[in-house]
Amino acid sequence: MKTQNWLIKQAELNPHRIAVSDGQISYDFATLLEKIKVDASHLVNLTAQERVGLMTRNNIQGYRLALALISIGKTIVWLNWRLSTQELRLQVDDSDLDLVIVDDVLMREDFDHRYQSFTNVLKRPSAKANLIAEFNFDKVASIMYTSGTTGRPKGVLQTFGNHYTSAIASSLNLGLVENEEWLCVTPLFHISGFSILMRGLVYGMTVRLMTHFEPQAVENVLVTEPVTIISAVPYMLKRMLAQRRQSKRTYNNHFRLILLGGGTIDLATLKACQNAKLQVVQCYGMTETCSQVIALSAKDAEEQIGSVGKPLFTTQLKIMPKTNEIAIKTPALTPGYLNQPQKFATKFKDGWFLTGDVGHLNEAGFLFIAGRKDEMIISGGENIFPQEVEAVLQQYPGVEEVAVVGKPDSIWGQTPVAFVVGNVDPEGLIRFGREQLAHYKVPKEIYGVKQLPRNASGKLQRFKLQAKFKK
Ligand code: S0N
Ligand code: MG
Ligand code: MG
Repeated sequence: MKTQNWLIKQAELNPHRIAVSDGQISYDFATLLEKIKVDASHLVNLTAQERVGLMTRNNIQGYRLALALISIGKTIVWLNWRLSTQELRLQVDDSDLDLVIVDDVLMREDFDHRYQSFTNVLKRPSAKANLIAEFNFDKVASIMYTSGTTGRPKGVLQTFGNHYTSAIASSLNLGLVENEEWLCVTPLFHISGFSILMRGLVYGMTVRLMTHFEPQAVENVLVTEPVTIISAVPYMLKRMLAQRRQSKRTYNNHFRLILLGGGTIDLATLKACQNAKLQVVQCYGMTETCSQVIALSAKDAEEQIGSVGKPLFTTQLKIMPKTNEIAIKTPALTPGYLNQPQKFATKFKDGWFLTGDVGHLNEAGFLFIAGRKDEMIISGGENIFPQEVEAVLQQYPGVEEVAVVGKPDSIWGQTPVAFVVGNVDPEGLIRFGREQLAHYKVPKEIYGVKQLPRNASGKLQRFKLQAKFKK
């Protein structure tokens, strides 16, 4: 299936609607198209590779470059700027990139020649670029990396078809109002953020970009601008709620709802939102499904508090017998992991995609998430695999054995902590971790222990360490 290039289409359908704004600069769709043609003219001869890396804060120039890349037929490889240079290298190598375009403020001294700043790229001589007329649904628009238990990052392929069905399914559930305006403060390098950009193109909707999450600044936008929806992770919601309690300000009259995903939330926070008349719509999705595939509807949100909802129109859901693992079928599902077809194949059972999350349905068919099948930690909406962190910490002198688990944390949801056997200086170990890993992955606490719990065959029993933190 093919459709007209969504940007060109919106410039025809809604030329005067605001496509994007950062609060200072805003472009309507007609102007945006002209800007994208300019950006494309700088990009078009930069590399013959189809895949191009992009590392940016949520700003207009990054947004423009993302659109320019897909409009000249490139695939965006989104890079998480919180990762260490070493972690980024694994992804850049796996994608075989010869060009990564980097927001000037995110350039680092230890980046190699493949990384080019926005300024450098946009200084390149321009050449006439023909924007692609159509988006082919089978074409990979974007790639986002996720970690896993094996340590090797997996590049999740996201096609135009995936993005399209995801956007449509979301609007069938949440509805679409005139002058919809979605605040995008979740990072563009996550599907929680990039999906907003894609919905903007499919709906002809305004995307309001914010470079970073700061509760007071977010509140200010929600109070003073006609934003209708914001996507948030639990960490953000809690801080927004605390901010609102303190300021006693109410959001603008058009504000509709907070779409909440990216981790579990406590009932007390949800109830506090109800009391504060803040509409929270919980949802469930992942990079592999191009964002939410299961979501509450606004009308059910109050009665089914704590549930992540029902499968969206295009999603089928099954709870696997015995394991209670959540399995799905959806046209928003990735066609695979880059270079790792075998790994992708292990994710299926009888045609159902296994999410790694465990849950149950109540009598009315609403899904409740119980936890993870593996021991993945979620801190502030970022996934952390203990094995990946352990593999790094293991290299530190004096570490004989190490186990990483998630400790419940009132701010981040969970935070990684490490149990270490050996003669180790904890501060040195943390410093070492911070050089090699994104800082959110580095254990906040180090506990020295004589030995780690293992079963008869020597397998590490992280759950026994985890149990120490159960209340
Ligand atoms: C929570 C965020 C905003 C925190 O970042 P903040 O406050 O900007 O931090 P900084 O000022 O940069 O740094 C301060 C210190 O905090 C550390 N730090 C940063 N982030 C974390 C973290 N997550 N955990 C622990 N520590 C963190 C920094 O390292 C720094 O410390 P030092 O100085 O020591 O370095 C930020 O983390 C954030 O943006 N999180 C959200 C990420 C996200 O969006 N996740 C969702 C991923 N899931 C999906 O995309 C699928 C679900 C989905 O699509 C969805 C999700 C939500 C809503 C809707 C949907 C949908 O379906 O549409
Ligand atoms: Mg900050
Ligand atoms: Mg560092």
